[in-house]
Amino acid sequence: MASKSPQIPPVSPTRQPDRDDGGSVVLERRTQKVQPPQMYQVVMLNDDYTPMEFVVVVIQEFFGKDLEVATQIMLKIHLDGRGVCGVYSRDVAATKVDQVLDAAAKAGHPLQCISEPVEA
Ligand code: TYC
Repeated sequence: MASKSPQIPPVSPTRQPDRDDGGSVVLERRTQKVQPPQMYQVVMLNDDYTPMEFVVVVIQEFFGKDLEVATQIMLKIHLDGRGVCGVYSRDVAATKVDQVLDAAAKAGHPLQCISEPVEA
């Protein structure tokens, strides 16, 4: 009596991964939401009384500019009424403003300085 020939289990077709799927599953694609932090520029304002030399020293001391660049920035403020001394994160910009106003008040000069968001 012929016995049943042993059944060979069917080989399940193995799915070949797509070349670029890298084994990961993308559930949903989202547009990038994280924005770079808003930056702030420290703007110094002109006045008629603060000595030019004082402004140049302040720009060198608190904004890390050399004499030549600090002089150029001071002259721009003198001519245009305002000028950017540096661009920083919000907290650092606020600290720079405080340092400038403190130094100016201690020296008895009316020098003014503000921080404002950098336009995109
Ligand atoms: N205008 C001032 C003067 O003639 C100089 C000056 C420059 C003052 C820049 C402030 O932020 C300033 N002595």
